[in-house]
Amino acid sequence: MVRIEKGGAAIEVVTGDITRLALDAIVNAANSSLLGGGGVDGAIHRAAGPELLEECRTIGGCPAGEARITFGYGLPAQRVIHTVGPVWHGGERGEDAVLAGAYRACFALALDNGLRTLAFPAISTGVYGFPKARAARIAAREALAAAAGGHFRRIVLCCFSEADAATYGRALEASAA
Ligand code: AR6
Repeated sequence: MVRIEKGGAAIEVVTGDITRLALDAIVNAANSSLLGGGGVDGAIHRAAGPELLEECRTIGGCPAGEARITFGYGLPAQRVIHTVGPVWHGGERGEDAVLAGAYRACFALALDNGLRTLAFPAISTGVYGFPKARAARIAAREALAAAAGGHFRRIVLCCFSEADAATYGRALEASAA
């Protein structure tokens, strides 16, 4: 596990199932319908229960690079921040900026809602095909920038495999150096 201190926050890279984390909020890597899907989105909806989908239906979707907040229902996390990462099309279609925007939108919602501990999955690196090392550099940079604001206590980059955690851990150490 890599752990960096910044702005009074611990930024950590962990391996595990994000649905198990008892934090103020977990982030969902959703699609723009916000009506569920596979991957981490499916896992979060299964663990939260059907009330999450009911609340998501009232939101009316979310464009890529933005975020929306709901309650956590059956999850140990209080809230879910749903964001939509970019689909990878080769890197020349603004994918980096949209991914950075997704992280920033999540931090902004957390700040607005007084949430100080939150976890992110490796947004866009599954079905959406974003190269992992490149996504990890963006995640690390945005986490460090958010931590520097002084509001957060714990920012977790929650990877689903040891290999992904190694990639995100290296990116965090390199960005913090
Ligand atoms: N905890 C943490 N990480 C997880 C979990 C989990 N329980 N399950 C999967 N991952 P993906 P995307 C990791 O495909 O690329 C959905 O269908 C996974 O190993 O979930 O942003 C949505 O509805 C990978 O590293 O999200 C969208 O249609 C990371 O989460 C689309 O997929 C992200 O993979 C979004 O694609």
